Amino acid sequence: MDAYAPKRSDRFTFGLWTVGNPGRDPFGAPVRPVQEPATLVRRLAELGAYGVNLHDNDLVPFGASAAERDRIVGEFKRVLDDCGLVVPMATTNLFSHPIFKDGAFTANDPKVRAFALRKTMEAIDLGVELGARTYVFWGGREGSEADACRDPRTALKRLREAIDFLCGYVIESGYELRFALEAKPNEPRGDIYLATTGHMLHFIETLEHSQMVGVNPEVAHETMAGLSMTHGVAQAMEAGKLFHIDLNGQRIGRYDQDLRFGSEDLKQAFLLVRLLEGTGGGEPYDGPRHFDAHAYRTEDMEGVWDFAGGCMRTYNILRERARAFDADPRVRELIAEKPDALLDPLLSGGYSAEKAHALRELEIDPDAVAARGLGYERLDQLLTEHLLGVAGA
Ligand SMILES: [Mn+2]
Repeated sequence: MDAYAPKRSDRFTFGLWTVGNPGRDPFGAPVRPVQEPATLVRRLAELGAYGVNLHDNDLVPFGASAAERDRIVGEFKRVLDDCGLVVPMATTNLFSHPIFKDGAFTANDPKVRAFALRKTMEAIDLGVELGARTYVFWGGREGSEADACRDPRTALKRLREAIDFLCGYVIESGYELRFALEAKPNEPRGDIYLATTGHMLHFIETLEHSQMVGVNPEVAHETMAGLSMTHGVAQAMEAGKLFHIDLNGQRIGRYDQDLRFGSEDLKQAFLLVRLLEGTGGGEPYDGPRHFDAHAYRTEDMEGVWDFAGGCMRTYNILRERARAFDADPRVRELIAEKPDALLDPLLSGGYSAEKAHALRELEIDPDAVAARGLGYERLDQLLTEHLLGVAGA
């Protein structure tokens, strides 16, 4: 029995576009044949995945007739039922068609913005029909190279109007659907508006229906910006806004690599899994663990399934390592919070004149406090040894 083999209860999901990625890049043609969605779903089910996510056009070709759409969706639903897979998340492709070359919701041409809203309403209907409860917005083209083309404040106002409108559509339709906004600093645009999860978290608070909008942070996107994915996700969790997550691998300073989860920066991957699973304390994340990644361009279809299995297996290994790390008495001792009956009440519960007075009267010797070593070298070495599987040795 393989303790790390993925199970339905792990709630691992993949986008159709991930395992279906044919390996095209800006410098070369596809290296793998395009796969039928049904084939991808069947193989993912065999591997132990829980669900699949999709853009509207991953399933229904752009410009398909209503009859064609209904036939494709009907067949897809039968395959899902057969395999026991669900569609927890759906999204709209607002970046491939040339009409979106100047953006979708932020484009200067109102015809483009109207087309984007209409396409998204149809894609929301499709997602809901397939059972999706989360709807992701990744504004891949919502940015610029010739930045003088519009005031960035205008772009933000247009984005807000679009999301407010679509929230209204969801509410009016009686759908049980939440939105998750996904940030990325650049690529395909020179600069994309709302570059990081932190930018998104503020923007959400300016929306008319902010309670139904959260974030979908992606490892690669936060890492491209040179930021800590774990800190961004923690901020979202603390705000009750982690509605979805995109797991993959990425090195700082590179193009958007979308590598197998855990294939780069294992330490960050460990800290992220530890946070999501709550092994160090705090509420765990309870949504699907979605991999937004694809196999190396060197791979054939067998390599694609090695990639998908690897994402899930690495997650499960890291979860077990995180549990062992947080159960280690040496770790617990090093990070234990030491209650202080005098100071704790002064440092929580807000301002009062009495507290301000008491703080002024405190005797604190800064040099004595500063002279104490904190043991973080030992802590981080323990983390490293847990990660390498030799912590007990
Ligand atoms: Mn990516």
